[in-house]
Amino acid sequence: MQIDSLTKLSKFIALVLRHKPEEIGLTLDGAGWANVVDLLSAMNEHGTPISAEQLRAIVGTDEKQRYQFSADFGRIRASQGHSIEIDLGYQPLEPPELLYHGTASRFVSSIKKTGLRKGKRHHVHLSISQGVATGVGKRYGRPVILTVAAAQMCRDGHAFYRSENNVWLTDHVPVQYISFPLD
Ligand code: HQG
Repeated sequence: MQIDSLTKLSKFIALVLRHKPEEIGLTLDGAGWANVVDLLSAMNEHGTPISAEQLRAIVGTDEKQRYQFSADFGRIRASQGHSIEIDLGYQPLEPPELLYHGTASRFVSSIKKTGLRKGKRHHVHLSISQGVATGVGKRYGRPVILTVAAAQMCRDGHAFYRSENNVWLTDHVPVQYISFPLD
């Protein structure tokens, strides 16, 4: 199988595990887990055939470690990024002093008015490195890196969570905690 096909399969799995399990008749449990055998057969039945080996390759090689298997490899879930109502069960955690959010330049004026909003996802997503944030921001246009005073936010009572794949999550970032470039 070509890398391109694996990438396409990976994107489809992200859609299924984060947003639309019903697209292939799959059910996730309350923490976002799908039974691996059910996922494979649902994908095969819905015209997106995938083998167990290909699924393992996707999970193992994903550059952002987007997916995780349960300890017994019987279940799989996305580590973050969901729009459907599930509870990943992450516990509140003290964040580093600064975190970064990559966005596109066209969103900056709106962010200056309302802070960072989670939109359709469960949380605002923050990165530990400016490099990762740049990649995230590039998806929507010219990237702009915002710096978030995360530890101060936490001290002020805002809860932070860290996903299995090291993405920091919080409900909303009020504008006073954000430094904009060229400010
Ligand atoms: C922007 C990827 C206007 C926000 C990444 C972003 C991440 C506002 C866009 C994960 C705003 C939402 C999530 C406001 C925020 N006004 N625009 N007040 N507040 N925005 O995709 O954080 O590759 O839902 O800056 O790595 O970009 O899918 O969120 O540009 O971890 O695994 O609204 O998705 O992971 O876009 O990305 P998204 P995001 P994967």
